[in-house]
Amino acid sequence: MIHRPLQMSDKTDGPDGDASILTKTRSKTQRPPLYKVFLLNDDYTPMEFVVHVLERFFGLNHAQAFEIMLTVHKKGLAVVGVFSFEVAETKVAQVMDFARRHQHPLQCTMEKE
Ligand code: TYC
Repeated sequence: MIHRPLQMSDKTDGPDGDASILTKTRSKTQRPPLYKVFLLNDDYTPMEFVVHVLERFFGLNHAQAFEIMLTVHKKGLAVVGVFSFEVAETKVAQVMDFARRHQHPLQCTMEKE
């Protein structure tokens, strides 16, 4: 068998070189924290208003919205979505503002997952 001197182009590592650096970089990657958004039950907000809120601000279809509304009604609260801090904060503010404008006591809160 005929040998030739090793060439740099013989390396099996990726185009940027050192595989150990790629591994370290990946292990340090952290996902941003997520926040659960809750809807709370009360005795006064109409069921149809809650269904409308879930459709309007959380992109649920009517059947999904009705099901979650019933869960809140029966259990006292339910998670209606999980979002980044900024999106969760916006959803809570939108729901609270919409409920206040319609003079309903509906409460929406968020909590770090
Ligand atoms: N309990 C309310 C009623 O009987 C309905 C309701 C459901 C209110 C969910 C708030 O987040 C809520 N009219």
